[in-house]
Amino acid sequence: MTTYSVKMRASAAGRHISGAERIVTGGAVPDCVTALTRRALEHPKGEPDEVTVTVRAVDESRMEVLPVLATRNVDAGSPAEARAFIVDGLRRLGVRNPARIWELLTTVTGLRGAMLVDATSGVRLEPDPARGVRVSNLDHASADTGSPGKLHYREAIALATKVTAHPHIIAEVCISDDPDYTTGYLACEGTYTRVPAMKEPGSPVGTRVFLYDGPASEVAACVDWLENRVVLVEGL
Ligand code: PML
Ligand code: MG
Repeated sequence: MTTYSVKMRASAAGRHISGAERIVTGGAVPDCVTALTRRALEHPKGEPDEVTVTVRAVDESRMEVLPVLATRNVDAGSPAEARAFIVDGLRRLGVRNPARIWELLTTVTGLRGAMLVDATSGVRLEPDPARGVRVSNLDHASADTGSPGKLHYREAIALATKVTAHPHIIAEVCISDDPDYTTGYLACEGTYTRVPAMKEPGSPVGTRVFLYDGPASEVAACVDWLENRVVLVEGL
């Protein structure tokens, strides 16, 4: 049976409201289209005036199956404690200026994609810095059986599993751009560490940083892999 990528994006007056994707077999496509459409129409960010759902067959010979990262939780009672944990973790991985990474995380916002940052120089490497790198073409292998409240975690760990599987990416750090969602994470060395209190509740700040440790000549291939390689995440 053919495998399909089903992608949804919704906007209102040209402003992005929500987006999501699934990778499913042919028989599951109709239900999946319904579920994603409903999600677009019921999004807390507002009612869309345009919803686009795209169904596209996937080249299965180029699909990769990856085991999900292990999950760990740390205690962080405030953004200052979260910062200390992230800065320390990045330093341990050999990131030259981890304070600069925290600064990027808490000052750059509103990107559609993520920042790709050189772990040594701290320089941003995305071809279009106004857009960032938009990781796509990934899903969990299993159907979603968790509560809707778990969606942030479920989607984020799939993304972090794909991103940190790239041989030149040593870590990902994320603060949610959802004003009411303050849990973020550090993903590296096979573990996804959830960090509460990454920001003050109500703050619209939020983005992702991928730490790149590889040759400059391979940045374009890395971006292409993140955006286009089809990945299924197994084990959650
Ligand atoms: C978690 O709950 O483990 C963190 C989820 C981060 C969600 C980021 C986003 O808003 O997409
Ligand atoms: Mg978001």
